Amino acid sequence: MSRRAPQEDIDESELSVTGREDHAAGPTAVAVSMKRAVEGMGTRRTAQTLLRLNQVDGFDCQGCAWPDPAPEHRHTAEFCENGVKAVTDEVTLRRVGREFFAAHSIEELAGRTDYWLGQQGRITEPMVLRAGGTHYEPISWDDAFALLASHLNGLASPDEAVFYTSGKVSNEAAFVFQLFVRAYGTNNLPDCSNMCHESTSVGLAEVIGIGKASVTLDDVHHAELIVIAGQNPGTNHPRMLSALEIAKKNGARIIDINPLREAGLTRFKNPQTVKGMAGRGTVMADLHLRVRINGDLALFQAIASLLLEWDELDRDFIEQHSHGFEAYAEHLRALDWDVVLAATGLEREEIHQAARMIAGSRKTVYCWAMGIVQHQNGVANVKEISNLAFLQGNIGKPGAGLFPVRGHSNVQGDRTMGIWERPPAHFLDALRDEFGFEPPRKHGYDSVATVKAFRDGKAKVFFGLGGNFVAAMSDTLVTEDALRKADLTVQVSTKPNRSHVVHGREALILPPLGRSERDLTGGRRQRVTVEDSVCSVHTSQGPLEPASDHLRSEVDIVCTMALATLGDRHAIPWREFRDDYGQIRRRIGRMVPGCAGYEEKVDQPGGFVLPHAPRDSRTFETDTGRANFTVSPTEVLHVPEGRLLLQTMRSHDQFNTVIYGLDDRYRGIKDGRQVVLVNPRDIEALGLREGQHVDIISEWDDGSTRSVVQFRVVAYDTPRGCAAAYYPETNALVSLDSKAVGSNQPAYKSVVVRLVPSTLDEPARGRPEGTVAHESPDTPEPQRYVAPHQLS
Ligand SMILES: Nc1nc2c(c(=O)[nH]1)N[C@H]1C(S)=C(S)[C@@H](COP(=O)(O)OP(=O)(O)OC[C@H]3O[C@@H](n4cnc5c(=O)[nH]c(N)nc54)[C@H](O)[C@@H]3O)O[C@H]1N2
Ligand SMILES: Nc1nc2c(c(=O)[nH]1)N[C@H]1C(S)=C(S)[C@@H](COP(=O)(O)OP(=O)(O)OC[C@H]3O[C@@H](n4cnc5c(=O)[nH]c(N)nc54)[C@H](O)[C@@H]3O)O[C@H]1N2
Ligand code: SF4
Ligand SMILES: [Mo]
Repeated sequence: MSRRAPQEDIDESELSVTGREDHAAGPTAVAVSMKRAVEGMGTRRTAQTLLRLNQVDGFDCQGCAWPDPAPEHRHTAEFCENGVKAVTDEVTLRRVGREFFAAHSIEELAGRTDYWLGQQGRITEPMVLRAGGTHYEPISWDDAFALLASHLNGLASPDEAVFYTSGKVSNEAAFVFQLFVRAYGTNNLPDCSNMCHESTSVGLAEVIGIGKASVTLDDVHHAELIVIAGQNPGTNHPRMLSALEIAKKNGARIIDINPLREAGLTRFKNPQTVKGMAGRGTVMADLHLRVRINGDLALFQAIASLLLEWDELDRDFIEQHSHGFEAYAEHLRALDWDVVLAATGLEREEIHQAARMIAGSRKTVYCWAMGIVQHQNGVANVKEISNLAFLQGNIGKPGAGLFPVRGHSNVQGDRTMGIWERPPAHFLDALRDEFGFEPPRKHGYDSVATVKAFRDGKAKVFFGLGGNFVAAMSDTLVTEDALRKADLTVQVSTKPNRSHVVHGREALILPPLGRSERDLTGGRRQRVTVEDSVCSVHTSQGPLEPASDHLRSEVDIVCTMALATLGDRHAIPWREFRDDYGQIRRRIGRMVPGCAGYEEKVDQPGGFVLPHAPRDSRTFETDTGRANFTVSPTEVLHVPEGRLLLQTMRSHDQFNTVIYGLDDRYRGIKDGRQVVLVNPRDIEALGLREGQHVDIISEWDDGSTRSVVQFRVVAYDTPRGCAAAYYPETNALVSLDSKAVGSNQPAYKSVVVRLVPSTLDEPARGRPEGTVAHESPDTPEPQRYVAPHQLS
């Protein structure tokens, strides 16, 4: 199995390439899951933990935001390989305490990959880095809060502080966090959503009035057709395959739109069934459209133009519920098929085939994820999928709808609770009425603006409630340099990561309880709530003994920080909130839209589903009061001669910046991560060789270039002109200014690059001269990023 001892870092020279698999899950997945679990947690804890995972009285999986089946339909083993890895990562028996930090200087830790850092285990006590210090040292919780409060209270303006959230945070912690931040005086609440489904939130809000999925799990089960665009569920939302299998049994067909033929959408061997474990499994996609990167918008328009031509429209829906159809139809009638074929790289007949399948379905669910949104035209992509759904009235009826599949397990809930740098006025009004203070109205920084604010000296304190901001963001060198300018960086983290070693003048690490752990804050057994991808809210209660006696819950950390910083400046009962999360839920029930009776409703087995006007009643709270058709220009992303379009994606052995292992099993890449997948004919045309090491160079309109070094060329079945590599190793290639129009989301999936034979035959020794990010965007000097493990 592809696992290295915890003290070893990645050695890219061990990388091997075996080729793609044609199915997901099955016996291998079960074996890998159990091996990882037992290795990481021990036998007893494995059983204790997994039997409570995703159960009604158990805890919510830390992995993705895929919904749970109705309570009566849950299996004893209601989890996937990814879920087991996510849980194991938290429940690991390894510990990182004061001895660890005394033994390793920051400089040394900075020379490690996120893989190595994460392998070291759970952080057991608060740590501080003093100004000018070389090592993190222990600090008491009281002193940590005092230090933090003195920084926050010493700023010239609350807008000089930034409060980031990653999407694992519970609803209760998220609610008190945004309350604290606004009571303190700013809306600087960026979150991982800014890098994730922000284009969805913006696009859907404009066209249907709400930025969330309009389906239930039951709709997926009963759809006639499921279109899955830019998503790799076999790796990133594995239990989705079980839902798709149910749909297929009920007669559904599936169209997969993806430059890569991912194993999970090829064939699924369901570990819950004999056929899945012993047989060939279930065929997933009936049609795979191997679209060029960023060809989706043109593809959706082409399909729509055929539906229009064939008059396969839901005229009633269009007349009664939509707005803007004529302008859209006019655009479709004028569609230039030469542009469509160039943008999509598909044959006309393939597009016709997809259109016929869509025309033949009375109930279609449209699913999408990062392959659609992480582009400069990400918002337009989302609106274009919506157009297609509106044409046939595929919203607000059983078995049909729009389904953006979310990433982090509670990223959607965090937004519902008010984690948003651009909060709507009605939310702030409700906050004012409930808590009796005037919240700030000025919009805050999103993730990209946060980096710029630190870069430009406008922000001074960074507080991260979970996540790994430095590694997740685009433009690694720029982001790192920006955060290093901070006066104070604070990370609430379960495990070590890059954001601890790229720090401000002073830095704090505050270790929280994990979701799997028993929370006895305030002397009572606390529980929290989360919301999944289909707006279903339910409780989560960890069963396990905490990793250390010094851990505090995230609610506790936030409320204590609020007390230390604000004292009794506002009439907000921080102590009551901290000691009884039910008090927080009562307030959520009083002021968060759709949450009336929250505390009682989450007591129902399986919880409750938040209201969603388009889903529930085909009503649309948009500017026109209807579902809005929109017109976006049909464009081809121009890639100059000799360049490729690169997407940055996840392997099968990571959760975002947390690298679990080095085995991207479904794609046949093992024991290394510095690979670039290229079409064999492009390899030849570019004068390269398979297995050769190249530097990847991105080129930008302002003349600047960025590069990462020593990636191995792997021949792979990706469309001509397209390439793929893993995130976060390639984030240094993505300019901070390359982002989606309208949502400001980094365009991680359409990077124009050039591959050149590697300038380093031997692994790099030290970050070479001139590779540090340049402070001014006006001096486009080449930036070269050398990964930590290539430095030693
Ligand atoms: N195991 C595991 N699970 C996860 C995560 C994880 O890292 N590991 N991360 C979680 C998070 S936060 C998120 S947001 C989700 C992400 O889930 P996904 O969105 O599935 O993740 P990605 O790997 O980024 O890649 C998406 C897919 O988009 C395709 N793609 C790339 N560019 C294009 C394009 O232009 N058009 C089309 N049609 N397809 C394209 C890629 O080939 C890939 O198959 O997963 C969540 N679940
Ligand atoms: N190039 C490229 N970049 C991307 C993407 C891409 O597809 N390509 N995807 C983007 C997307 S979709 C996302 S969502 C972001 C992810 O960005 P983030 O959410 O910021 O990153 P994660 O890697 O999920 O965060 C991992 C860290 O969270 C901490 N952690 C884990 N569990 C807990 C917990 O229970 N509590 C607390 N407090 N901390 C915990 C651990 O210390 C761990 O190191 O990355 C984005 N960046
Ligand atoms: S599908 Fe997602 S939520 Fe379900 S067990 Fe797997 S990782 Fe966890
Ligand atoms: Mo995400």
